Amino acid sequence: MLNYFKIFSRTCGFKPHQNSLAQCFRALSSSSSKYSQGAPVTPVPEITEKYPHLKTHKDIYDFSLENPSEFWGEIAKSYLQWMEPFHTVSNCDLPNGKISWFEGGKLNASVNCVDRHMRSIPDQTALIWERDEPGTEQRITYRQLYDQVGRLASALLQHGVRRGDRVAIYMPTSPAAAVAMLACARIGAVHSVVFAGFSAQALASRVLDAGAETIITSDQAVRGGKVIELKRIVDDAVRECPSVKRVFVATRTGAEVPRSGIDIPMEEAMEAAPAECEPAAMDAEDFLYMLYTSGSTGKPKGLVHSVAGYLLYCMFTQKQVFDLRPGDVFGCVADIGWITGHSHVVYGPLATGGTAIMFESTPVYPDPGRYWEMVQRLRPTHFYGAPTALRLLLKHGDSWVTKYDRSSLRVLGCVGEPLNHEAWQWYNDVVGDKRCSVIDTWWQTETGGVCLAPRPSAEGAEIRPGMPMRPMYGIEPVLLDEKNNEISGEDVMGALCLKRPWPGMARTIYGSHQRYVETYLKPMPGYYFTGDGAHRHPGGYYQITGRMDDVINVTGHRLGTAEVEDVMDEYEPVAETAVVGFPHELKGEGLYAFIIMKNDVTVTDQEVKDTLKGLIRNNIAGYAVPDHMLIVPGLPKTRSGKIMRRILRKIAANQPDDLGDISTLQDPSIVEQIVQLHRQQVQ
Ligand code: 7RM
Repeated sequence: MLNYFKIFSRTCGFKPHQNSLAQCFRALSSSSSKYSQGAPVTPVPEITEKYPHLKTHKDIYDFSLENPSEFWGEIAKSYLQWMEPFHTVSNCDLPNGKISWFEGGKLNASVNCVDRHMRSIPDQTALIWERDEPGTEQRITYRQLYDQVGRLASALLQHGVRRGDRVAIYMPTSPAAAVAMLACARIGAVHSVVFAGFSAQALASRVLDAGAETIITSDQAVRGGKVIELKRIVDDAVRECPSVKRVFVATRTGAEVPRSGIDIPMEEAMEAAPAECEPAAMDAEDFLYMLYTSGSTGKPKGLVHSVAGYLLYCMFTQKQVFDLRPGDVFGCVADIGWITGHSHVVYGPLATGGTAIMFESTPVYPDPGRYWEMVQRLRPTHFYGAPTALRLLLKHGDSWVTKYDRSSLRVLGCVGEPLNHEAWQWYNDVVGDKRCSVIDTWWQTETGGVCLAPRPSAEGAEIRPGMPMRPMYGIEPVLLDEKNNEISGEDVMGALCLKRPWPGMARTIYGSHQRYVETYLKPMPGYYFTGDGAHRHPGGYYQITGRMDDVINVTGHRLGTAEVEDVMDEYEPVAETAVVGFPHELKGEGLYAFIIMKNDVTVTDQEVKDTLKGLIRNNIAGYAVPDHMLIVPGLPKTRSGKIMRRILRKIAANQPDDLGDISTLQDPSIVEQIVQLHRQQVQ
């Protein structure tokens, strides 16, 4: 029961360690960058106490691969609170998509995230809600969280929600949303959080696919000072979903919103329900939740995560990758609608008995200083964000950062895309004052938790800019060539695959196990295929080159679009770039670069293009110089900030009339502007 304290008390004596500034390293271009400072490296006492011959990080890593059952078995016993112990650590047949961990074990995720901390640290803040309006944050303790989760879980049961039912959650990033997720977990219902920026159509298709009878929403959402009519959108969606029987409506603004016969006011229902709710004893492999993510086809996939394996991997990475210590305040600014919000706003921080910030706003509201003003006010030890936001803020200048006190920060994380060198340097030098560890984490909705990151590592080991570097314990990355052979050696590129199952991997695609097997396990039999390409640098360090479909072959040379982008992004006047391939008569594929300039630059478009060509020629090769460069006012991005390259590829291929569905874009109107410019300047 006191596992949490066991974990931390054994690490408390660990001495912080300062790394000397080591030699400069450049992965993709020639200008210099510095290593970030070293940081203490969280040890794994659960393993080293039982196997004292394991001394170094490499010893423990090798052990995790060679003895996965011993490794994960010990971690699972120590990290999780079980109602019944498991008898078999791992029982997997990867090629056929049978993944099973901790068979025989029974547990409940809400007990692990709430009850055990409610008993040991009831008055510690569990969640700090950083509301849209700056300076109006609210704190909720483990005791309060326990009360709310119990009440909502009881209310769900009273209103007919049952174990195994799917429940759609369509809410702003808020404690109420975390309570909704944990209340589902408590009664064994499978939650499906749908990002509250998605349209009624997108919500309806996800509710239908999951066969959800219950939706939990809020009256309204507020983001960047704008009100979003969540309840109205839910009503529109419900009209297309005859399966929906009940809609719980939480109060965010208290505004008058449309009502319907199946509404249940959430706070009233909680008030009327008992705070004590017996947690369901879930099998290790029962579904904890599903989460939709886009693939290469149009139809989003509902990836399913398990109770035990997911929670364990999420908790273990939370601690190991971010060097989490008692008293830390984890500031992940992701929305709960994405996997990062699931793993590092809700499940990871709470399972470890930590304190997590829930960020409801945007990076530029009310101004581009928002993140750092929040850091000064809430004093988080960790900041975890997305490269796209960093690039945006970098464009606005340093003073928005430097005018606020950031001395509480110890670790700066990022996730979602490659963090290019310029942004890495800015994050390290300006945001972190060169005294924080910059942790570029690579992972996917499918992996459940971080798989590549500079930490954990040997004590004080170097951190190189622009790459997630090292595999997590139990993760064995390999690179495969076109014939599915493993590529050995260093300074090589290939398809990034993971060679063995790990507890956190998604178990299936809801409603289509066959699609799961075909997407991830069949392309490279015997491996989990990530869909990404990677470069293994000297030292065995991994750098992601981009989605495999972003790898281009120009005159027989393999080229990651991210490589070219990285060089262009180094050029001061450039804010952001996206490079795609297009069919080329002679070269096989040609390169097309879309470029956004910073505000107030004085150089002409022609000068920009000439300089960039020179830079690319010098930093990569002549063949990497784009055939076309188009300066654009913006790029087509999804709401989570990923560039929709399929659209740029169509434009580059001169097929702008056949762009498919662009409704999930943050700003669909940008597409027409790009097409116009393309027609005027390139076509
Ligand atoms: C956590 C998340 C997954 C895809 C993945 C990559 C890209 C994520 C990095 C990255 C380069 C990184 N889940 N990606 N992290 N690329 N460096 N550190 O983002 O399912 O939404 O996306 O994102 O292509 O396959 S996700």
